[in-house]
Amino acid sequence: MQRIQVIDSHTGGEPTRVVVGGFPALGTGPMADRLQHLRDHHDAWRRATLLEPRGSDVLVGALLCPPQNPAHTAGVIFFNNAGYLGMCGHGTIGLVATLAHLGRIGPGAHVVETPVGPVTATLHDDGRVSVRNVPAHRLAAEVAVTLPDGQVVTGDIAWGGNWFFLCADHGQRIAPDRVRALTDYADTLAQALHAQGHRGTGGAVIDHIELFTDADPALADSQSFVLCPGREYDRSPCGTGTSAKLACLVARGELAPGQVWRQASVIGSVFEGWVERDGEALVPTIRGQAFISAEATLLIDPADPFGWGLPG
Ligand code: PYC
Repeated sequence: MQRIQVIDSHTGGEPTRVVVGGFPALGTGPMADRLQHLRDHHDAWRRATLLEPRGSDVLVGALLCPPQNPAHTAGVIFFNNAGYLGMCGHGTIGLVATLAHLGRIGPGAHVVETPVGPVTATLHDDGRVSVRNVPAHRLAAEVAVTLPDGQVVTGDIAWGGNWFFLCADHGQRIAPDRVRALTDYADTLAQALHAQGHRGTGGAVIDHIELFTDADPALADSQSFVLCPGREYDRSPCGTGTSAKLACLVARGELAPGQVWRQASVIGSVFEGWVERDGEALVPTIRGQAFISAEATLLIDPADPFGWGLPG
């Protein structure tokens, strides 16, 4: 019997399953190398941990790793139903809440190594977590994409730890009762974006779509629907997506360094975010809160024909 120890939490409704034990050893190198090793040699463990019959498409996994630099608090590799993520804002908040729940950390600043670079997560006394993310930037502005029905939408391409296409002129109503329609729309947009040759730096696939709308000012400055790779939407406002949004706002002169932006998700959960300049770099910080929802040991029975997941 294989055993995987996990702790589940959710950040603004978006789940994070932190793997605290049971995965194969990945060595002591940078997180990007360990991610590649996990993907190339042990991807079955991702599938068994997240997908049916043990999990569901909505789960985001966070493999807790020993950091490369012993002065840092932890290393982490994020993954989802479709593959691996460079960084994950809601997942980092979930990881910090998990480490606090385990009694391994207390309030204060903690450096977490991710595959795209170190981030600093500060656990506050009230349980909220601020994540000072990797630098964000807007790569391209007002990129036009033609959908199969002829609709032309424009949006920005930006990096916030993952690649995003951020669009406001979609004409869709953003509300929780429309997540199926929004998923189909954003997925069609993602495919059109790709087919029309739009990429991130180095040819990277732009695998997250953000549809924005005005928010109730009592709730937030903006509300969004975020589609992640794997066709699942982010129940949280998406930490890396909010980082990308902040970079676009600054590039447009609509947000000043230090000014707080409140981003709401489609279900109404809110992250606060702001940016600071560090030389040429624009560094976003995202603040939110995670709640622990389960402690569990996953079992993989060698006699179970679906122990490592369903076919397909
Ligand atoms: O919070 O950055 C995030 C995120 C990425 C994918 C799902 N959540």
